Amino acid sequence: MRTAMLAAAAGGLTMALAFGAQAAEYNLPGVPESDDPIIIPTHNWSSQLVVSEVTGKLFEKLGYYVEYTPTDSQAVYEAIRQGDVTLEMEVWEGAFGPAFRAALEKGGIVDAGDHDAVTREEWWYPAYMEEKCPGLPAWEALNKCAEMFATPETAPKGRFLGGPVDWLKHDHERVEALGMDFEVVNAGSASALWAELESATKRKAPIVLFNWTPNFIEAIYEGNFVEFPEYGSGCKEDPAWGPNKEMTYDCGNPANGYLKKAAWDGMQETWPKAYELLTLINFNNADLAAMAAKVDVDGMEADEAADKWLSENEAKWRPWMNAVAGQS
Ligand code: TMO
Repeated sequence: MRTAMLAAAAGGLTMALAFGAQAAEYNLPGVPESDDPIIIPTHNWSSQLVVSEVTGKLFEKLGYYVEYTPTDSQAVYEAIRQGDVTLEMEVWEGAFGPAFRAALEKGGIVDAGDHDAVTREEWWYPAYMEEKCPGLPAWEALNKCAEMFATPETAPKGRFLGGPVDWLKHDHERVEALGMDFEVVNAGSASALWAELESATKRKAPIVLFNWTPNFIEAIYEGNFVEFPEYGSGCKEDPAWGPNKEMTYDCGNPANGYLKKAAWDGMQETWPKAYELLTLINFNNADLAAMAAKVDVDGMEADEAADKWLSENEAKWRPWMNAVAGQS
């Protein structure tokens, strides 16, 4: 059926509803196939918050009902399997690959395709540290400089400032497996990481902290990821793998990780056109870095950032919508 139409007044309505649901712009026969809301889980870092809102707003433009629910970023894979939430927009290989694989094996969740974005999550330092600590980015060089990174709570060991614990980076295990003179201190939030980075760079003080790409950081700070023994499958499960034959986690995170979408396996049957759109949605590094910057640099709320991103990038998302609508 090629009866899909664009609602002429959509532009005005979108403005009026800027902080609520988007007006439906398409009028596809039988859509929404269910009035049940599509439930989108949100986490504690900016690109995921914005990309979730962007996706929800696209569903709303098709006429679907959408709800957002703050969810633990590890527990979400179990919540998807149970159908308690409908999908996940950012499955980072480094942080969530193991939880996602475990859920796939149990059933109830599907791989809804890859974004073009290539991801890395790793220990990171500002560029000025390379003069203070020769040999960086090698982890052995970092370890020789450990005391430089000490704080009163970790001295004489260096402090590695990790992310919130639900990102589950196994940094403690890595420090032990590689025999490093570091202590892991977890920040309570992403913004706590960025506040410490800002304060340290102002003083050119030593800092090594968790960071990732794509992120807004690369637009503002120069710096590099620490190079650990290269990640390989087996590192996280098989003690015999890697330089330490008795311990797991003796490796870095994947340097060229995937970024996937995942969905409840009932999504396709319940909201077929929404599922089709989900499989077409595909963001690259620049898209996600720009979404994060709207929150972390420009200070917008995720909802506002999503509206702005959509208004600036119609050429990107309109073809996905038209494909779902059967228009070209
Ligand atoms: C999952 N994260 C992007 C925060 O590393």
